[in-house]
Amino acid sequence: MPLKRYGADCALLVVDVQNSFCPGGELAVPGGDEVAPLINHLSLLFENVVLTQDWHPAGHISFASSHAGMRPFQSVDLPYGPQTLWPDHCVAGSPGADFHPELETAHARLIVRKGIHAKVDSYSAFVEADRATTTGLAGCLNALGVKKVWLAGLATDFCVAWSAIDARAAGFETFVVEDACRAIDINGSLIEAWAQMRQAGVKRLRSDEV
Ligand code: VGL
Ligand code: ZN
Repeated sequence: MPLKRYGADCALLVVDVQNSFCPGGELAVPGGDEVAPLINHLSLLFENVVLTQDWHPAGHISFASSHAGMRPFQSVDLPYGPQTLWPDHCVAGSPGADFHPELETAHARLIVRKGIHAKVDSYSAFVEADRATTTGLAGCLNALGVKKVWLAGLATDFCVAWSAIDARAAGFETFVVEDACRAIDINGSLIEAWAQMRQAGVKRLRSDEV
């Protein structure tokens, strides 16, 4: 194996680069497909590449279609707190849940699926929206000896931000590669997400600084 700049104690976490979040998808993030070539390039630097997939059962609680009279981007109160409602997206096994075809996936050592429980969403790749159920990712990374995590993918202000904040909470030194992410940006969500990431001690950098 060629020498990697980032070895066994580092991981690149590639968040939700899936068809549903790319142009033409059900919950398209502007420019979502543009991150794939950049992430492919970054991946060459890392011994450990982990991919996540948003992976919802049909009728998932985060879908507006599961709540009578509600529309996408409105909010409902659920037992675990407020939940933004989305168009149906990333239904397990559907084409929207597949990785974007331009994303190289062969080198990934681990694929984490999240949002798999019908009644709990999970923006975070680490802990579900009930803030209690774990995906097991922190345990895997710890078992591999990972200490530092770099994040890229979709969407900056939802799954990337929540995953980065939870990576910090799990004790990892955490970096977000800003130009290898794209945002949904509803109701000021992008500015707020960067503020929360900064407060959590997440470091922000560009791909040419990785
Ligand atoms: C995401 C909204 C709903 C994301 C996932 O990947 O950022 N956003 N589900
Ligand atoms: Zn989702």
